Amino acid sequence: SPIGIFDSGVGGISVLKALEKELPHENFFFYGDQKNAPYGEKTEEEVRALSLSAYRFLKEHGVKATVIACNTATSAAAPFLREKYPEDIIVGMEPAVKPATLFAQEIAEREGERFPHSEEKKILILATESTLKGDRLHHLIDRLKDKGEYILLPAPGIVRLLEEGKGFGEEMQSYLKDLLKPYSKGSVSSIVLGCTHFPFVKKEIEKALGYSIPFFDGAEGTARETAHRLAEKNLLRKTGESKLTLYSSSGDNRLLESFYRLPLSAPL
Ligand code: DGN
Repeated sequence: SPIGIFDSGVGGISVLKALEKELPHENFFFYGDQKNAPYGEKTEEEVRALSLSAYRFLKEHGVKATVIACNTATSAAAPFLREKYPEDIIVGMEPAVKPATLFAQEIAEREGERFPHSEEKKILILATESTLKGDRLHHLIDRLKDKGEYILLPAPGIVRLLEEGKGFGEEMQSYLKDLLKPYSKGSVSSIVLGCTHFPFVKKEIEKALGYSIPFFDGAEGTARETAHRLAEKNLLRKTGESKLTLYSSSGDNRLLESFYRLPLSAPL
């Protein structure tokens, strides 16, 4: 049986790619809830209800584990789904704040700088409004706060433009330029991509900034966690070809398919 993955739309494809790399023999069933995208501006109750429908849909398709490939849905619905289905393997996203913090510490030490005087400690976290407001991120930051300084910046326009199929043109560039204007070179040490849509626009972000910067996202960590959880229950598939089904709730798979064909690592 396949591993189920869901997101509000194309963003989860960035996580699917990490899963395929980590688990080359598994089958995947991807559900993009594009009929209801974007999730970022919905209430927590709404996101929870949509996540539950997505989850039920995947279960009906016989998945052996589910990856919530969306930071917004993880934040709003992961504890709820785990409580409702305690026997199931449910893996969520975690914004990559910890690796970004370790990285910042490393440069600060290398430069002989001492916290809290160093700009290097500043980390820019981009996500949806609801992820940035959520307890999940705040608990994570609270645990790390004497090690780093975090700037939380909502970037809902990225999701909107990507889902409208306007991810790589003028409109995205002017949105990003405006959004990122305050962050001149040297003002932050790295950017955490706290929404699974964002890894698709790394190149556009660097272009808008006018310099290159390290990015951290949660996809690999989530893929490793999924492998670990499957191994624990002896559910790993160790041989055979991987099969993929892409399914959009909008009835039109084309955007999902075109994002699946896009490269993710796009340096300046
Ligand atoms: N891809 C999602 C996330 O990681 O938060 C949700 C984006 C959205 O639907 N606004």
